Formats: sequence, structure tokens, C-alpha cells
Amino acid sequence: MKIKEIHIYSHILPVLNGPYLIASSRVSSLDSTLVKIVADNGLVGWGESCPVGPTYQPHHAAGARAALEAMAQGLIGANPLRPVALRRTMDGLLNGHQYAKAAVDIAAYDLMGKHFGVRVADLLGGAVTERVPSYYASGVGEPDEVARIAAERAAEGYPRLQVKVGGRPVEIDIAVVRKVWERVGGRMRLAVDGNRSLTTGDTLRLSRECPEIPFILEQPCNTLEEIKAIRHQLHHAVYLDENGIDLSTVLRAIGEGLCDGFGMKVTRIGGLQQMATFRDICEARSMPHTCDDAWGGDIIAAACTHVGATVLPRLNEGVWLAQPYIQGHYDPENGIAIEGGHIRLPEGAGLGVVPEEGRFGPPVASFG
Ligand code: 0XW
Ligand code: MG
Repeated sequence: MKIKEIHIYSHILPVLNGPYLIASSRVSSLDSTLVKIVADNGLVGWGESCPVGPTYQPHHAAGARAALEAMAQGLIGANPLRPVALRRTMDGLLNGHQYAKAAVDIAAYDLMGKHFGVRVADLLGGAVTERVPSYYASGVGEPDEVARIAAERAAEGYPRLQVKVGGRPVEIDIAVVRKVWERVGGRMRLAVDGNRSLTTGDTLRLSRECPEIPFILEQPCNTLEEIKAIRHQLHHAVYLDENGIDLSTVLRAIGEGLCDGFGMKVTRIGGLQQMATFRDICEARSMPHTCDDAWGGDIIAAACTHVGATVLPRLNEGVWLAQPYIQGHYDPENGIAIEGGHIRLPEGAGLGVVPEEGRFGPPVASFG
């Protein structure tokens, strides 16, 4: 099989009840990039990459499209059924830009699943559950407001809550964590995510002033060096998110004992093929992790859900989706949604979601 056409689309996703506030960004609408691959037998595969604004990671929406446009002609004629070879072909066309390459990788997996009549989760090793655990991320907020959200999500059945902190005096963050713990106690697992914003001093304070609250600290500081400097003075486990930029860094972090788990993004690591390798490395060292992305609609949600369904349950920290913040679905029939804090794995071949015809308007660029 050969790739015959590649079409690139831009699609704006307004934030429902926005803005969405995390320490590194405040966003009201996100610019998603979609990729449609058409094979020489007419089969179609969809991919997506949607940074949560330009300051969360060194990814930005126009950059994704520029990188895809730089690679697209060179991918015409490549075999979409060979994801490792496809990744190497992309690496031979452009250095870096994993978040753009991820959209092609996801589209290839979608196409491959349709070709073989199996789900993407099967291609990634096999689902261990049809009901994938999710988690909710609160957004940076005041203690009472975040505690109310926590109680509502616990009642809905979410097994885990990520409390966003940072960008203000650490005393408020400590008060938020305490209030949340008072309200939901042991009913949900807790992550406290600084999104790179805390100083080492504030991270130490947060941990030392809440020694009895069993949260994990996600990406508290900006760099691995800062985390390394304070790691052994903390009362809490540390997960890397933004610093987990590639498999080499993941290997270093595990090898040097710099973290206890990861919040991983499918597009940051380069797509589903790399994500499956990441999952296996984590399993080899009993590292819990999430399978998320920064933002995106049904295509990215399906990709995260399929790989999330293959994770060893005791290491599965859940699949975060932007779906609660997005009005409607690309695929009105099979769109991915969180119900009772969990996500039903789609049944159809490939990703199991097919965007409505014309949903994204005319492509911004076409090749082939
Ligand atoms: C909660 N997320 C998975 C979604 C936002 O884009 C940020 C991210 C995170 O954990 O940092
Ligand atoms: Mg995070």
C-alpha cells in the first residue's frame, strides 16, 4: 500500500466555559491541525495535533502545519502499514518536530486498522479494558471552587483528579490542595500539577506543608535539573510531564531515578508507535503514567483512548481528554466522551471515529 494524497486542515476549537487556565497558559480557543491520508486503494486515515496554546510546550499550531507541509511531498509513496519505517522516513525529511509527525503516525495507524479490520488498540498490543479510566484537570482556581469541582467529579466516578497550581503565591496553592483533600479525601487519587511554574523553594514548601496528603507532584519546576536538586527532600512522588520530551529523556529520567512516573502526551513523544515503546519502557520499570494529549478533538481523543486501553491497569494513571471543554464532536455518532470518569473504547476499525464529511472546510494544503 502507498500513500497517494495528504491533506492538511486547520480547525478552531473554542473552549467551552473558558478560558482554561494553567500556570503556563490561559487559552480561550485552540487551533487544531488535522491530517487526512489517502492510500492508493482509497482507504483514508485521520491524524490530529493540537497544542494547548503556544507557551505550554515548544509546540505551536502554525509550526505543526509548516512541518507537515515540509514533509508531505516526501511521504507520498511511503507505505502507511509500516509505522517504524514511516517514522524513519519522516526523520529523514525533517529533524525534530515530533508533535507534527505524530499526526501522520496517528493517521497511518487509523488507516492500518481499517485495512486489517482491527482497532488501533489491537495494533498496539491489545486492549486490557473496554472502559478506560480518565482523570479530570481542575484548572488553576480558588480553594472553594476547586474543592467543589473535586467533589462533583468524585461523585461522577472519576478515579483521579489533577489539581493545577502555580503562577501565584504558593500559600494559595497549599490552601487549594488542603481544601480538595478535606472534600474528597481518599475517594480519588490526586495529582498536583505545577506546569513548570514553581521554584524549588515553593515546591519544597508545598510538599513539606502537606506531608500527610498522598498526592503526586507533576512537573513542579521548569527543568529536570531543578527537579533533580530537590527530589530527595520531597515527601511526594514526582511525575514528569513537559520535561518528558522524547524516549531518550525518558530513559535518562528513569535511569537516573529522577522521577516516579510520567504524564505523557502522544504528540509530544511522536505518535502512537513511540507511545507504545514508552508504555513498554514504563512497564519494565513499574512506572505509572497517563496517556493524554495537550488538547484536541475526537481524533486525538481516540488515539489516546486506544493506547490508554493497552496499559497495564496498575500503572494506568488515565487518559485526559479535552472533550468536556469542547462543544460537539467531529464524529457525531461515535465521538469520544467521558462518562462516569471513564471512556468507552470505540468499537470500529482503526480509531473508530470518522469526521463528518466537510467538517474542517477546505484543506490549507494538499499533496499528491
Ligand atoms: C491536563 N493536561 C493533560 C491538559 C492540559 O493541556 C495540560 C495537561 C497537563 O497535564 O499538563
Ligand atoms: Mg501536566
